[in-house]
Amino acid sequence: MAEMINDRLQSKPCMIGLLGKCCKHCLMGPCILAKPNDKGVCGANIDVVTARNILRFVAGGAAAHCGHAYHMLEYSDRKYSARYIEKKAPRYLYKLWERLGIVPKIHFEHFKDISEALHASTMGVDANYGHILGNAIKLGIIDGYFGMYLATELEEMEFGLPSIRKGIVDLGVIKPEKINIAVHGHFPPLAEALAKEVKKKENSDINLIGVCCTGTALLARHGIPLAGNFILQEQVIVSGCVDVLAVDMQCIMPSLSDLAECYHTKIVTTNELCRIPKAMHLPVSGRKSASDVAKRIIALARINRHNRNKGKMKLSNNKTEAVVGFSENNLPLAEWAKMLSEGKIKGVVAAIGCENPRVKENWVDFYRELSKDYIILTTGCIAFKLAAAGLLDGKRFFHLGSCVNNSRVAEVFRKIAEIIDKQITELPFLISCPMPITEKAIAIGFFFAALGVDVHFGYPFLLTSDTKIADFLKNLLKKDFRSKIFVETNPEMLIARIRKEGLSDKVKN
Ligand code: MSK
Repeated sequence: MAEMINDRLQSKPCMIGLLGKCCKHCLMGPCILAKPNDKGVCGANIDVVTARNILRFVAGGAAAHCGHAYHMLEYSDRKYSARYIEKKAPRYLYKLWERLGIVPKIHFEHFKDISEALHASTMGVDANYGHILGNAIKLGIIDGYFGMYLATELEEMEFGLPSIRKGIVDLGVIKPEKINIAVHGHFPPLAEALAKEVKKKENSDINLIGVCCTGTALLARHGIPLAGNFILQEQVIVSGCVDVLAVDMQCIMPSLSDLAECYHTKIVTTNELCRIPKAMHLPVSGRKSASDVAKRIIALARINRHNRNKGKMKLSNNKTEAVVGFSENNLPLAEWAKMLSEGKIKGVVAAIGCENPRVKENWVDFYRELSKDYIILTTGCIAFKLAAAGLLDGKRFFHLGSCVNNSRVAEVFRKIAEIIDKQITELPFLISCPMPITEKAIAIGFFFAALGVDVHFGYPFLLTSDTKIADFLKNLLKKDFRSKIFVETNPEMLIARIRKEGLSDKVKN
């Protein structure tokens, strides 16, 4: 399927870098700290270096999600409360975070916090690994509220709520007899304008399809077919039938414009931040420009369809039906709370994040097995993978949307806990991110850890067993937040552990 990515995977990852043991924040290095007692030229030990690398990862993720929300604020010209976190977070958690000094209080102070995290983790500033990781938790909270919550809320206000519906996913949604326009990225204003345009009778020759999280948002709100997730973005061009691929921001491979040179697809960048050499740039700034750019893209696709090369077409028949459009507003949370209290379900697991082509383990079967006892919520690219496997039936698996829509997962946890009259941490909830790729996936993990939910990663990033970091992620987090962040790369081991211990072991300890 993702042949091009597979070719490039021949370059092996650097295990030192993957485990965060390479310090490259100054030019006396880069310093490799492979053994437990190694130190960098400046004297930073392995704990400090690893903690700084983790913090910078979380800062990158928080910057992306908060940037997404900020672009939505600018687009929609709306305001939000300076006490946004206080209003959204459970009261007991807000008090805890305040006591620990990890709540940003001032309007837009959170951008300063992200910048200060980069400051604190540069050469010669914070050398206390515990303090550095405390900062990562703070950025997790910022990522959650000023990023995911705010972006989701603004998108719902601007474009409407998702509704439960059947949708079609996978590359077979590309139709050779139609003019195909694909939208890709995370920021939906242009995609929404296109969705409006293609409903018009005069545009019935257009087949609008989505990729990645922009596509996921369109699927949930309008039932527009989702052609692929992150790792299928190149395959969309290889179909030879996509006349325009309009990209906005985040998770867009620079390879697209090189690849498009071998096909006829026109790549159009539509966000001020995101430029790709050889792509056409049509930035969207407000509602009027979104509508204008949508019309220009349709006109461009109509002309460009004549440049298709039939000999190069590589079409897929893969198509699967998936039930999508769930949120905290339309899920049977009272019923789930009752089932949980009566032991009819053992818990709620959220399968979130990316599909990392380096991960070869079968996580689809893991969730299939887990769904016998647990409700499975899902978002992002892993949701596409579960959908393509035919699991999203709306009975045991529930698709809650794109990456920023993980705020909906947090709301499901918050509301169920409220109904049962418990704290989130007392309930058998799990965030499972088996195949992370981006900094955003790590930031999301730190957000849920701050909420008191255990977080699983299935890739060895953060597998820091020979450092004090592992102790922090397992034991110190538990002390304040009653949660832990852990790595388990083997689905069979994890399922065996969950069967044996359940998800509430932290309550018993
Ligand atoms: S798109 S962040 S690869 S889920 Fe949201 Fe997929 Fe991960 Fe990007």
